[in-house]
Parts: sequence; structure tokens; C-alpha cells
Amino acid sequence: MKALLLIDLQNDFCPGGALAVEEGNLLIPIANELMPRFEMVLATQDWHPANHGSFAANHPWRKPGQVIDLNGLSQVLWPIHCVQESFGAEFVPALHTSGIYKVFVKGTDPEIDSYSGFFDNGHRKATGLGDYLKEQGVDELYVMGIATDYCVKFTVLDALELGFKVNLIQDACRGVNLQPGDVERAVVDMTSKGAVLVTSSEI
Ligand code: VGL
Ligand code: ZN
Repeated sequence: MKALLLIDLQNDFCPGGALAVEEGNLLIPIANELMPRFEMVLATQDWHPANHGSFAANHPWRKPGQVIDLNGLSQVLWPIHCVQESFGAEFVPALHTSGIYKVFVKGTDPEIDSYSGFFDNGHRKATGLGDYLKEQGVDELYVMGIATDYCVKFTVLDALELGFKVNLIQDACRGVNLQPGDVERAVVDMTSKGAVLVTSSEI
């Protein structure tokens, strides 16, 4: 079975949000149109406690964009974003959330970040998404969302490693581009490991 996987379609990742990704809002109508075409629709949600170690504000003298060592892992520092129960962490209001079967939250442990919807950045704990997909008989994923160079990329790479067929809906992804070219490099990373590029109009 095929499943549509919506990555982090949350207020903070859209224009006006705390970690705004350019044109992130343009993905919502695409998601709404694609959802009814899939038997199974799942979503991830970045869901941090206020004391999360990825927030620059939780490290004296640090600024967003700087890189630190967080419990042995290299960590990009971000503005405070997607704090549990805040408006910024909610799905964008225009998203038809009634079409989502199950949501997998990530980034809940203050000691470690989690870009992938499957595992934290140290591959120490699973979110349950991988087991759920296998239980449901899903073998092929269509992935879209934010951000191409972080959460989309690491979700896709883990999915490939777990043996899923992965299609990246390229026009339905937007990235941060902290460094120019990050998005293009992320797409190359994903396709070189086996992800197939598709566009929303061909689904
Ligand atoms: C993300 C940075 C920090 C993402 C989440 O959803 O790509 N990026 N937290
Ligand atoms: Zn985050």
C-alpha cells in the first residue's frame, strides 16, 4: 500500500512563523488536494518542550544558525519554534487535518533533536512511524513538506534505509537554505540513495 506522508506543515515553518520557510504556506493547498487520493495519510509534527536543546535561547550567548555539540551530536541552533501546545506548533489552520489518520510527534526529548519522522538524530529512539507503516502494510511513501534540507531529507533517508520505496513530491517541498544550495544538495542526497522525484500533478 501507498501512503502520503506530510512533514511538519506547522505555523512556525510558514511565513510569519518563528522559523519561517519561504513559501511554506503554498504547500497547504497541494496537501489538501493530494490527501483524498491516498488510502493512508500520515503526518509528522515538530513538538518541542520549551527547554529544548536545539533552541539558541537555551544556550547563553548563542545565536540561531550557530552549531554546538549537544550531548555528543552536532546541533544547529534554531530560534524557539514549535513549542508544545503553542500556536506555532499547530498545523496550519487551512490544512484539512481530518484527512490525517495518525500524527507522529518528534523532538520531544530536550536532550536531542529529531529531524527525521522515524528516529531522533542519534538514531537512539524510534517515533513509532516505521513500525506503524509496516503493521499497516505500507511499502511505498509519497513525501512532501517542510523543510527539504532538514526534516524532509532525514525522514526520506531513514525511510529508504528501512526499505520503503520513497517518492519525493518535489514541488510540494520547501527548504531553509541556511547555506545557499542546501536544498539542491538535499535533493541529490535523497535521489542518490534511491528516492524518486515526482510532481504533485502526476499523482
Ligand atoms: C525543522 C529545523 C528545526 C524541520 C525542525 O521541520 O525541517 N528544521 N526543527
Ligand atoms: Zn525543530
